[in-house]
Amino acid sequence: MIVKKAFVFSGKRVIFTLSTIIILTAALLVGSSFLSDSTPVFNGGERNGVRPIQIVTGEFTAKTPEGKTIETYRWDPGTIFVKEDELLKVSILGVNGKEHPFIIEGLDKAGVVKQGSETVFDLQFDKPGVYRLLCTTHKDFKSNGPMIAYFIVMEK
Ligand SMILES: [Cu+2]
Repeated sequence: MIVKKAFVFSGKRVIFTLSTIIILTAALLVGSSFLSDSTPVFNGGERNGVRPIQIVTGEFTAKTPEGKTIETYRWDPGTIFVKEDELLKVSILGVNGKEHPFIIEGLDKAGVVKQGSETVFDLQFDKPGVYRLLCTTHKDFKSNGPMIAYFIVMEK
């Protein structure tokens, strides 16, 4: 009797294990089909052919074992992939730091991001390459940077 019960129990266990494997496999297949269809890099919510790029200013702070506070300002995100000739509308929200004057190297683009307000401008790259969005106040470690974001411009 005991042996029979043990057999029934292990039979249920086998069915449970098998159905778990089937469900997990089905979930994996459905999940991977979504992944293969998605193109997150160039599916950034274009409106009328213009892609919005949203950036914020952030700050990392830490205290060293000696009690010294160190900090660095950042653009977030720090790496942005775009296509050659793509029309972009960049908006940068100033969160951390009072003011960030910036330039985009290789382009005739400059401006200022102020805390609590949004700086908005049109942007377009006509050549592939890596372009730096550089805060001229916080450009290296010495000046509480490097506050640099990289536009990776790919061939269309
Ligand atoms: Cu800055």
